[in-house]
Amino acid sequence: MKLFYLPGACQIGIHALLAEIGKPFEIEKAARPNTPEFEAYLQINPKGKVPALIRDDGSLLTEFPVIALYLARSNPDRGLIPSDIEGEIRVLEMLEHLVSTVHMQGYTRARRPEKFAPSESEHAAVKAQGLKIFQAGLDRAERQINGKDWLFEKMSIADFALFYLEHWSVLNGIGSLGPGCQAHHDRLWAKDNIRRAVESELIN
Ligand SMILES: N[C@@H](CCC(=O)N[C@@H](CS)C(=O)NCC(=O)O)C(=O)O
Repeated sequence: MKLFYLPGACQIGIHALLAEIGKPFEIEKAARPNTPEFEAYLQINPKGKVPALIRDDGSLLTEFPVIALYLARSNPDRGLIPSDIEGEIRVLEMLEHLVSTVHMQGYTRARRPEKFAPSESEHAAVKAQGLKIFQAGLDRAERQINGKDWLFEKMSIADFALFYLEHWSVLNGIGSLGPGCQAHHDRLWAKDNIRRAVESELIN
């Protein structure tokens, strides 16, 4: 398997998940729009985004929640998604919310307001709106953790979506983590396999 990445982008959640699962995988740098390498990357992933996973049969898988579900289901011994339907849908509900709303609607507005409003005069308002969505998501995660080690009773794929958002908050000073989220982030970051994987993106 091969994971395409942009250093420090949201695929760090998938990268951490792969490291935690512990089976061999490769990584390769993707390309950003408006660079000479981007055309070649579009041949691999026509969406031009990360994460993108090339599976062992050569097929491409995109979209964070789908890649995470695929990795959980194809490694059932790791118990990263509950096997009962109620447990499964609750984990997916949280995962989807973290990626589609907290990241895409919140963090992206706060960091890249130009994606939502071409006029610079609107950027401050877009950023403020993004920060509000992002912080509300972190606060919701804090309430969900509620003294536990993980979002649910056991570590699940939803924890890896929360991890990249927490990591961005810590690194970039966007939003603030409550004590449960801070401990959740630090618990994953303290794992050598995960820290090495995420840090390797910066030196490859
Ligand atoms: N819906 C996609 C979103 C992926 C996404 O927006 N990834 C960002 C990185 S965090 C990206 O590829 N950005 C590069 C760009 O927009 O040019 C998913 O869930 O995987």
